[in-house]
Amino acid sequence: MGLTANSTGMGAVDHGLVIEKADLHDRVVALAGNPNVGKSTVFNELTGLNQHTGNWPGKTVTNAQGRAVHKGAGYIMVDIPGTYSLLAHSAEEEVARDFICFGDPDAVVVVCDATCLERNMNLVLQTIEITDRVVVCVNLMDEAKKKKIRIDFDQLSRNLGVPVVGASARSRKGLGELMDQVSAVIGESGPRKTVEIRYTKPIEDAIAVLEPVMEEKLHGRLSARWISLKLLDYDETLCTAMTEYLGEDLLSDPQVSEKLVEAQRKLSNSGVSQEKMKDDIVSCLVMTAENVCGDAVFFDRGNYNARDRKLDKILTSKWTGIPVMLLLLAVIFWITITGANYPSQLLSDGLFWLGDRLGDFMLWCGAPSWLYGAVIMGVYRVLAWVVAVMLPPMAIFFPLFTLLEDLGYLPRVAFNLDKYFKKASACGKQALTM
Ligand SMILES: Nc1nc2c(ncn2[C@@H]2O[C@H](COP(=O)(O)OP(=O)(O)OP(=O)(O)O)[C@@H](O)[C@H]2O)c(=O)[nH]1
Ligand SMILES: [Mg+2]
Repeated sequence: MGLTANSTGMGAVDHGLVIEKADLHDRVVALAGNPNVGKSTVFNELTGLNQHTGNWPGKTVTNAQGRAVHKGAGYIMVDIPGTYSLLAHSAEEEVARDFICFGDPDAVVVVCDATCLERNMNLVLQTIEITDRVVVCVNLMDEAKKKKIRIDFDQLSRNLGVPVVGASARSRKGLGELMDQVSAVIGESGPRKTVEIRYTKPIEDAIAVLEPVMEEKLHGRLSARWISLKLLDYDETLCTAMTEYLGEDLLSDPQVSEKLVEAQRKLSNSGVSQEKMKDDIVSCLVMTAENVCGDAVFFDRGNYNARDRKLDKILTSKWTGIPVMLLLLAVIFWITITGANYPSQLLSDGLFWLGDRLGDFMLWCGAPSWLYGAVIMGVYRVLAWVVAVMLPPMAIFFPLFTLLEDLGYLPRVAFNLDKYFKKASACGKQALTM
Protein backbone atom coordinates (compact mmCIF):
# COMPACT_ATOMS: atom_id res chain seq x y z
CA MET A 1 0.00 0.00 0.00
CA GLY A 2 1.34 3.42 -0.86
CA LEU A 3 1.39 6.47 1.36
CA THR A 4 -1.94 8.17 1.77
CA ALA A 5 -3.04 11.34 3.50
CA ASN A 6 -4.17 9.16 6.41
CA SER A 7 -0.97 7.22 6.78
CA THR A 8 1.31 10.21 7.06
CA GLY A 9 1.51 13.39 9.13
CA MET A 10 -1.22 14.04 11.67
CA GLY A 11 -3.44 11.48 9.96
CA ALA A 12 -1.10 8.73 11.10
CA VAL A 13 -2.18 9.33 14.70
CA ASP A 14 -5.62 7.96 15.40
CA HIS A 15 -7.73 10.33 17.42
CA GLY A 16 -10.87 8.26 17.71
CA LEU A 17 -10.12 4.78 19.02
CA VAL A 18 -13.24 2.62 18.84
CA ILE A 19 -13.33 0.35 21.90
CA GLU A 20 -14.33 -3.17 21.00
CA LYS A 21 -15.76 -5.02 24.01
CA ALA A 22 -15.99 -8.82 23.83
CA ASP A 23 -18.47 -8.73 26.71
CA LEU A 24 -20.89 -5.96 27.68
CA HIS A 25 -19.47 -5.99 31.23
CA ASP A 26 -15.88 -5.42 30.09
CA ARG A 27 -14.33 -2.36 31.74
CA VAL A 28 -12.00 0.03 29.95
CA VAL A 29 -8.61 0.71 31.55
CA ALA A 30 -6.18 3.27 30.11
CA LEU A 31 -2.45 2.67 30.55
CA ALA A 32 -0.89 6.11 30.76
CA GLY A 33 2.59 7.18 31.79
CA ASN A 34 5.78 8.97 30.82
CA PRO A 35 7.61 7.68 27.73
CA ASN A 36 9.69 4.53 28.14
CA VAL A 37 8.40 3.45 31.55
CA GLY A 38 7.04 0.07 30.41
CA LYS A 39 3.38 0.75 29.55
CA SER A 40 3.48 -1.49 26.48
CA THR A 41 5.29 -4.16 28.52
CA VAL A 42 2.50 -4.09 31.13
CA PHE A 43 -0.04 -4.15 28.28
CA ASN A 44 1.61 -7.16 26.61
CA GLU A 45 1.90 -9.11 29.86
CA LEU A 46 -1.74 -8.50 30.74
CA THR A 47 -3.29 -9.05 27.32
CA GLY A 48 -0.90 -11.62 25.83
CA LEU A 49 -0.54 -9.36 22.78
CA ASN A 50 2.67 -8.16 21.26
CA GLN A 51 2.74 -4.38 21.18
CA HIS A 52 6.16 -3.07 20.12
CA THR A 53 8.37 -2.18 23.03
CA GLY A 54 11.77 -0.55 22.84
CA ASN A 55 14.26 1.16 25.03
CA TRP A 56 13.68 4.67 23.73
CA PRO A 57 10.90 7.14 24.39
CA GLY A 58 8.12 7.46 21.84
CA LYS A 59 7.91 3.84 20.69
CA THR A 60 4.12 3.83 20.91
CA VAL A 61 2.48 6.59 18.85
CA THR A 62 -1.12 5.45 18.61
CA ASN A 63 -3.60 3.86 21.00
CA ALA A 64 -3.81 0.07 20.99
CA GLN A 65 -6.35 -2.09 22.75
CA GLY A 66 -6.36 -5.66 24.04
CA ARG A 67 -8.44 -7.74 26.43
CA ALA A 68 -7.23 -8.95 29.82
CA VAL A 69 -9.11 -11.29 32.14
CA HIS A 70 -8.53 -11.03 35.88
CA LYS A 71 -10.45 -13.15 38.40
CA GLY A 72 -13.20 -13.78 35.89
CA ALA A 73 -13.72 -10.12 34.92
CA GLY A 74 -12.85 -8.72 31.50
CA TYR A 75 -10.87 -5.51 30.99
CA ILE A 76 -10.14 -3.72 27.74
CA MET A 77 -6.64 -2.37 28.27
CA VAL A 78 -5.69 0.65 26.16
CA ASP A 79 -1.95 1.22 25.65
CA ILE A 80 -1.49 4.90 24.98
CA PRO A 81 1.56 6.87 23.85
CA GLY A 82 3.94 8.10 26.54
CA THR A 83 3.50 11.68 27.68
CA TYR A 84 5.29 13.83 30.24
CA SER A 85 2.24 15.98 30.84
CA LEU A 86 -1.30 16.44 29.62
CA LEU A 87 -0.43 19.79 28.06
CA ALA A 88 -0.22 18.15 24.61
CA HIS A 89 2.98 19.44 23.02
CA SER A 90 2.98 16.81 20.25
CA ALA A 91 0.52 14.71 18.28
CA GLU A 92 1.23 11.64 20.46
CA GLU A 93 0.71 13.62 23.64
CA GLU A 94 -2.57 14.90 22.25
CA VAL A 95 -3.71 11.33 21.59
CA ALA A 96 -2.81 10.37 25.16
CA ARG A 97 -4.51 13.38 26.71
CA ASP A 98 -7.66 13.00 24.63
CA PHE A 99 -8.08 9.37 25.63
CA ILE A 100 -7.65 10.08 29.36
CA CYS A 101 -9.95 13.10 29.25
CA PHE A 102 -12.56 12.12 26.72
CA GLY A 103 -12.19 8.37 26.16
CA ASP A 104 -14.34 7.64 29.24
CA PRO A 105 -12.02 4.96 30.69
CA ASP A 106 -13.40 3.25 33.83
CA ALA A 107 -9.94 3.57 35.39
CA VAL A 108 -6.56 5.01 34.47
CA VAL A 109 -3.38 3.17 35.42
CA VAL A 110 -0.48 5.61 35.47
CA VAL A 111 2.70 3.58 34.97
CA CYS A 112 5.73 5.26 36.55
CA ASP A 113 9.49 4.73 36.52
CA ALA A 114 10.58 3.83 40.08
CA THR A 115 14.05 5.28 39.46
CA CYS A 116 12.69 8.80 38.90
CA LEU A 117 9.35 8.71 40.63
CA GLU A 118 9.17 12.37 41.58
CA ARG A 119 9.46 13.46 37.93
CA ASN A 120 6.72 10.96 36.98
CA MET A 121 4.41 12.45 39.64
CA ASN A 122 3.76 15.42 37.36
CA LEU A 123 1.60 13.22 35.13
CA VAL A 124 0.07 11.34 38.08
CA LEU A 125 -1.08 14.63 39.62
CA GLN A 126 -2.45 15.94 36.33
CA THR A 127 -4.38 12.70 35.84
CA ILE A 128 -5.77 12.86 39.39
CA GLU A 129 -7.01 16.37 38.59
CA ILE A 130 -9.14 14.85 35.82
CA THR A 131 -10.36 11.66 37.49
CA ASP A 132 -10.15 9.96 40.88
CA ARG A 133 -10.33 6.49 39.31
CA VAL A 134 -6.53 6.22 39.19
CA VAL A 135 -4.11 3.46 40.15
CA VAL A 136 -0.39 4.23 40.21
CA CYS A 137 1.84 1.39 38.99
CA VAL A 138 5.45 1.98 40.06
CA ASN A 139 7.28 -0.10 37.44
CA LEU A 140 11.00 -0.92 37.01
CA MET A 141 11.28 -1.85 40.69
CA ASP A 142 14.16 -4.20 39.76
CA GLU A 143 16.13 -1.19 38.45
CA ALA A 144 15.24 0.84 41.56
CA LYS A 145 16.53 -1.95 43.79
CA LYS A 146 19.85 -1.94 41.92
CA LYS A 147 20.10 1.80 42.55
CA LYS A 148 19.15 1.28 46.21
CA ILE A 149 15.97 3.33 45.95
CA ARG A 150 13.29 2.37 48.50
CA ILE A 151 9.64 3.30 48.09
CA ASP A 152 7.01 3.24 50.83
CA PHE A 153 3.94 2.40 48.73
CA ASP A 154 1.47 2.76 51.63
CA GLN A 155 2.73 6.23 52.46
CA LEU A 156 2.72 7.27 48.80
CA SER A 157 -0.81 5.93 48.47
CA ARG A 158 -1.89 7.94 51.55
CA ASN A 159 -0.24 11.07 50.15
CA LEU A 160 -1.92 10.73 46.75
CA GLY A 161 -5.26 9.33 47.88
CA VAL A 162 -5.15 6.59 45.20
CA PRO A 163 -3.75 3.02 45.31
CA VAL A 164 -0.05 2.57 44.53
CA VAL A 165 1.39 -0.79 43.45
CA GLY A 166 5.05 -1.73 42.84
CA ALA A 167 5.85 -3.84 39.75
CA SER A 168 8.55 -5.29 37.51
CA ALA A 169 6.48 -5.76 34.38
CA ARG A 170 9.17 -7.53 32.38
CA SER A 171 9.14 -10.38 34.88
CA ARG A 172 5.38 -10.03 35.47
CA LYS A 173 5.85 -9.13 39.14
CA GLY A 174 3.11 -7.06 40.79
CA LEU A 175 0.66 -7.22 37.87
CA GLY A 176 -1.83 -9.41 39.76
CA GLU A 177 -2.00 -6.89 42.58
CA LEU A 178 -2.25 -4.09 40.04
CA MET A 179 -5.37 -5.66 38.54
CA ASP A 180 -6.79 -6.26 42.06
CA GLN A 181 -6.49 -2.54 42.73
CA VAL A 182 -7.91 -1.62 39.31
CA SER A 183 -10.91 -3.83 40.03
CA ALA A 184 -11.33 -2.27 43.52
CA VAL A 185 -11.12 1.29 42.18
CA ILE A 186 -13.67 0.56 39.45
CA GLY A 187 -15.99 -1.05 42.02
CA GLU A 188 -16.00 1.99 44.35
CA SER A 189 -19.11 4.13 44.17
CA GLY A 190 -18.34 7.35 46.05
CA PRO A 191 -15.71 9.96 45.21
CA ARG A 192 -12.19 9.50 46.59
CA LYS A 193 -10.39 12.03 48.72
CA THR A 194 -7.36 12.59 46.56
CA VAL A 195 -4.38 14.92 46.96
CA GLU A 196 -5.29 18.58 46.56
CA ILE A 197 -3.22 20.54 44.08
CA ARG A 198 -3.42 24.20 45.05
CA TYR A 199 -2.16 26.86 42.68
CA THR A 200 -1.10 30.41 43.47
CA LYS A 201 -3.74 32.78 44.90
CA PRO A 202 -4.47 34.70 41.65
CA ILE A 203 -4.99 31.40 39.78
CA GLU A 204 -7.19 29.98 42.55
CA ASP A 205 -9.25 33.20 42.60
CA ALA A 206 -9.73 32.99 38.82
CA ILE A 207 -10.75 29.33 39.04
CA ALA A 208 -13.24 30.23 41.78
CA VAL A 209 -14.97 32.64 39.36
CA LEU A 210 -15.28 30.08 36.57
CA GLU A 211 -15.79 26.79 38.43
CA PRO A 212 -19.43 27.26 39.58
CA VAL A 213 -20.69 28.01 36.07
CA MET A 214 -18.67 25.11 34.65
CA GLU A 215 -20.11 22.82 37.32
CA GLU A 216 -23.57 23.82 36.18
CA LYS A 217 -22.82 23.31 32.47
CA LEU A 218 -20.84 20.06 32.72
CA HIS A 219 -23.26 18.11 34.99
CA GLY A 220 -20.35 16.01 36.29
CA ARG A 221 -19.28 14.84 32.81
CA LEU A 222 -15.80 16.34 33.28
CA SER A 223 -13.98 17.85 36.26
CA ALA A 224 -15.22 21.47 36.45
CA ARG A 225 -12.08 22.63 38.29
CA TRP A 226 -9.75 21.10 35.72
CA ILE A 227 -11.71 22.41 32.72
CA SER A 228 -11.79 25.89 34.31
CA LEU A 229 -8.01 25.78 34.67
CA LYS A 230 -7.61 24.66 31.04
CA LEU A 231 -9.88 27.41 29.75
CA LEU A 232 -7.87 30.00 31.65
CA ASP A 233 -4.64 28.53 30.26
CA TYR A 234 -6.26 28.58 26.82
CA ASP A 235 -5.51 25.32 25.07
CA GLU A 236 -7.03 25.33 21.59
CA THR A 237 -6.72 21.61 20.81
CA LEU A 238 -8.30 20.73 24.15
CA CYS A 239 -11.21 23.12 23.51
CA THR A 240 -11.85 21.50 20.11
CA ALA A 241 -11.73 17.99 21.62
CA MET A 242 -13.99 19.06 24.46
CA THR A 243 -16.56 20.54 22.06
CA GLU A 244 -16.54 17.26 20.13
CA TYR A 245 -16.97 15.25 23.35
CA LEU A 246 -19.75 17.38 24.82
CA GLY A 247 -21.50 17.97 21.51
CA GLU A 248 -21.67 21.70 22.27
CA ASP A 249 -19.28 24.61 22.26
CA LEU A 250 -19.09 25.82 25.84
CA LEU A 251 -17.01 28.83 24.88
CA SER A 252 -19.89 30.23 22.85
CA ASP A 253 -22.19 29.99 25.88
CA PRO A 254 -22.73 33.61 27.03
CA GLN A 255 -22.60 32.71 30.76
CA VAL A 256 -19.33 30.85 30.32
CA SER A 257 -17.69 33.51 28.18
CA GLU A 258 -18.79 36.25 30.59
CA LYS A 259 -17.24 34.42 33.56
CA LEU A 260 -14.15 33.57 31.53
CA VAL A 261 -13.58 37.23 30.69
CA GLU A 262 -14.09 38.13 34.36
CA ALA A 263 -11.63 35.44 35.50
CA GLN A 264 -9.06 36.50 32.91
CA ARG A 265 -9.43 40.12 34.00
CA LYS A 266 -8.81 39.06 37.59
CA LEU A 267 -5.64 37.31 36.48
CA SER A 268 -4.29 40.22 34.48
CA ASN A 269 -5.15 42.66 37.31
CA SER A 270 -2.91 40.54 39.54
CA GLY A 271 -0.14 40.79 36.94
CA VAL A 272 -0.40 37.15 35.80
CA SER A 273 0.24 36.84 32.06
CA GLN A 274 -0.43 33.65 30.05
CA GLU A 275 3.28 32.83 30.23
CA LYS A 276 3.45 33.37 33.97
CA MET A 277 0.33 31.30 34.49
CA LYS A 278 1.88 28.36 32.65
CA ASP A 279 5.06 28.69 34.73
CA ASP A 280 3.08 28.95 37.97
CA ILE A 281 1.02 25.84 37.14
CA VAL A 282 4.17 23.81 36.45
CA SER A 283 5.89 25.13 39.61
CA CYS A 284 2.89 24.18 41.77
CA LEU A 285 2.81 20.69 40.24
CA VAL A 286 6.54 20.25 40.84
CA MET A 287 6.19 21.41 44.44
CA THR A 288 3.24 19.08 45.08
CA ALA A 289 5.23 16.19 43.53
CA GLU A 290 8.10 16.99 45.89
CA ASN A 291 5.77 16.95 48.91
CA VAL A 292 4.08 13.74 47.82
CA CYS A 293 7.40 11.88 47.42
CA GLY A 294 9.22 13.54 50.34
CA ASP A 295 8.31 10.93 52.98
CA ALA A 296 7.76 8.00 50.60
CA VAL A 297 10.87 7.71 48.43
CA PHE A 298 14.31 7.09 49.96
CA PHE A 299 17.70 7.03 48.29
CA ASP A 300 19.95 4.75 50.32
CA ARG A 301 22.87 5.57 48.05
CA GLY A 302 23.10 9.34 47.73
CA ASN A 303 24.93 9.31 44.40
CA TYR A 304 22.67 6.60 42.92
CA ASN A 305 22.83 8.03 39.43
CA ALA A 306 26.28 9.62 39.48
CA ARG A 307 27.65 7.10 36.96
CA ASP A 308 24.73 7.71 34.54
CA ARG A 309 25.18 11.48 34.79
CA LYS A 310 28.92 11.19 34.16
CA LEU A 311 28.28 9.05 31.08
CA ASP A 312 25.59 11.45 29.90
CA LYS A 313 28.04 14.31 30.17
CA ILE A 314 30.34 12.55 27.73
CA LEU A 315 27.69 11.13 25.40
CA THR A 316 25.52 14.21 25.00
CA SER A 317 27.69 17.24 25.71
CA LYS A 318 28.28 19.85 23.02
CA TRP A 319 31.92 18.98 22.42
CA THR A 320 32.09 15.23 22.91
CA GLY A 321 28.54 14.08 22.05
CA ILE A 322 28.77 14.22 18.24
CA PRO A 323 32.39 12.93 17.92
CA VAL A 324 31.63 9.96 20.21
CA MET A 325 28.45 9.27 18.23
CA LEU A 326 30.26 9.39 14.86
CA LEU A 327 33.02 7.17 16.21
CA LEU A 328 30.59 4.61 17.64
CA LEU A 329 28.47 4.50 14.48
CA ALA A 330 31.62 4.25 12.34
CA VAL A 331 32.83 1.31 14.45
CA ILE A 332 29.46 -0.38 14.01
CA PHE A 333 29.64 0.24 10.26
CA TRP A 334 33.18 -1.11 10.11
CA ILE A 335 32.32 -4.25 12.11
CA THR A 336 29.27 -4.77 9.90
CA ILE A 337 31.14 -4.40 6.61
CA THR A 338 34.38 -6.17 7.39
CA GLY A 339 32.72 -8.76 9.61
CA ALA A 340 30.24 -9.56 6.86
CA ASN A 341 32.95 -10.28 4.26
CA TYR A 342 33.87 -13.71 5.66
CA PRO A 343 30.38 -15.20 6.06
CA SER A 344 29.42 -13.57 2.72
CA GLN A 345 32.27 -15.35 0.95
CA LEU A 346 31.43 -18.67 2.64
CA LEU A 347 27.73 -18.33 1.84
CA SER A 348 28.35 -17.40 -1.80
CA ASP A 349 30.85 -20.29 -2.26
CA GLY A 350 28.38 -22.74 -0.73
CA LEU A 351 25.32 -21.49 -2.58
CA PHE A 352 27.12 -21.30 -5.97
CA TRP A 353 28.54 -24.81 -5.45
CA LEU A 354 25.00 -26.02 -4.73
CA GLY A 355 23.79 -24.10 -7.83
CA ASP A 356 26.33 -25.87 -10.04
CA ARG A 357 25.20 -29.26 -8.70
CA LEU A 358 21.55 -28.34 -9.27
CA GLY A 359 22.44 -27.24 -12.84
CA ASP A 360 24.26 -30.51 -13.50
CA PHE A 361 21.25 -32.38 -12.19
CA MET A 362 18.85 -30.46 -14.47
CA LEU A 363 21.03 -31.08 -17.55
CA TRP A 364 21.31 -34.76 -16.58
CA CYS A 365 17.49 -34.89 -16.46
CA GLY A 366 17.47 -33.46 -20.00
CA ALA A 367 15.95 -30.09 -19.12
CA PRO A 368 15.88 -27.71 -22.13
CA SER A 369 18.53 -24.99 -22.09
CA TRP A 370 15.97 -22.15 -21.77
CA LEU A 371 14.63 -23.76 -18.53
CA TYR A 372 18.18 -24.24 -17.23
CA GLY A 373 18.96 -20.60 -18.05
CA ALA A 374 15.80 -19.27 -16.37
CA VAL A 375 15.97 -21.39 -13.20
CA ILE A 376 19.70 -21.71 -12.51
CA MET A 377 21.32 -18.75 -14.22
CA GLY A 378 18.35 -16.45 -13.55
CA VAL A 379 16.34 -17.15 -10.42
CA TYR A 380 18.80 -19.26 -8.39
CA ARG A 381 21.98 -17.28 -8.99
CA VAL A 382 20.29 -13.91 -8.34
CA LEU A 383 18.73 -15.25 -5.15
CA ALA A 384 21.99 -16.83 -3.99
CA TRP A 385 23.87 -13.62 -4.67
CA VAL A 386 21.33 -11.46 -2.81
CA VAL A 387 21.27 -13.81 0.19
CA ALA A 388 25.08 -14.04 0.31
CA VAL A 389 25.50 -10.27 0.14
CA MET A 390 22.57 -9.08 2.28
CA LEU A 391 22.14 -11.65 5.04
CA PRO A 392 25.51 -11.41 6.87
CA PRO A 393 25.52 -7.59 7.26
CA MET A 394 21.94 -7.67 8.51
CA ALA A 395 22.73 -10.49 10.94
CA ILE A 396 25.57 -8.38 12.34
CA PHE A 397 24.08 -4.89 12.16
CA PHE A 398 20.69 -5.52 13.81
CA PRO A 399 22.01 -7.27 16.95
CA LEU A 400 24.60 -4.49 17.34
CA PHE A 401 21.88 -1.86 16.99
CA THR A 402 19.73 -3.73 19.53
CA LEU A 403 22.68 -3.73 21.89
CA LEU A 404 22.97 0.05 21.54
CA GLU A 405 19.24 0.30 22.19
CA ASP A 406 19.38 -1.86 25.30
CA LEU A 407 22.30 0.15 26.63
CA GLY A 408 20.13 3.24 26.23
CA TYR A 409 22.41 4.90 23.64
CA LEU A 410 19.76 5.45 20.95
CA PRO A 411 17.81 8.14 22.86
CA ARG A 412 21.16 9.94 23.27
CA VAL A 413 21.68 9.84 19.48
CA ALA A 414 18.18 11.29 19.07
CA PHE A 415 19.04 14.01 21.58
CA ASN A 416 22.36 14.87 19.91
CA LEU A 417 20.72 15.20 16.49
CA ASP A 418 17.50 16.87 17.55
CA LYS A 419 18.80 20.41 16.95
CA TYR A 420 19.81 19.58 13.35
CA PHE A 421 16.66 17.60 12.55
CA LYS A 422 14.53 20.46 13.90
CA LYS A 423 16.15 22.74 11.33
CA ALA A 424 14.61 20.46 8.70
CA SER A 425 11.22 20.57 10.47
CA ALA A 426 11.74 17.04 11.80
CA CYS A 427 12.73 15.76 15.23
CA GLY A 428 15.74 13.87 16.62
CA LYS A 429 13.80 10.61 17.09
CA GLN A 430 13.64 10.30 13.30
CA ALA A 431 17.40 9.78 13.30
CA LEU A 432 16.78 6.28 14.62
CA THR A 433 14.79 5.19 11.60
CA MET A 434 17.14 7.03 9.25
N1 LIG B 1 14.47 -3.76 33.86
C1 LIG B 1 13.21 -3.65 33.46
N2 LIG B 1 12.95 -3.20 32.23
C2 LIG B 1 11.66 -3.09 31.85
C3 LIG B 1 10.58 -3.45 32.72
N3 LIG B 1 9.42 -3.20 32.06
C4 LIG B 1 9.77 -2.73 30.84
N4 LIG B 1 11.09 -2.67 30.71
C5 LIG B 1 11.87 -2.22 29.53
O1 LIG B 1 11.67 -0.83 29.38
C6 LIG B 1 11.74 -0.46 28.00
C7 LIG B 1 10.52 0.35 27.62
O2 LIG B 1 9.37 -0.46 27.63
P1 LIG B 1 8.05 -0.12 26.79
O3 LIG B 1 7.01 -1.08 27.27
O4 LIG B 1 8.32 -0.01 25.33
O5 LIG B 1 7.75 1.34 27.37
P2 LIG B 1 6.55 2.33 26.98
O6 LIG B 1 6.19 3.02 28.26
O7 LIG B 1 5.46 1.61 26.29
O8 LIG B 1 7.31 3.34 26.02
P3 LIG B 1 6.64 4.38 24.96
O9 LIG B 1 5.67 3.63 24.13
O10 LIG B 1 7.82 4.87 24.19
O11 LIG B 1 6.03 5.46 25.79
C8 LIG B 1 11.85 -1.77 27.22
O12 LIG B 1 13.20 -1.95 26.88
C9 LIG B 1 11.38 -2.83 28.22
O13 LIG B 1 11.97 -4.07 28.00
C10 LIG B 1 10.90 -3.94 34.03
O14 LIG B 1 10.06 -4.27 34.83
N5 LIG B 1 12.24 -4.02 34.33
MG1 LIG C 1 4.69 1.87 24.42
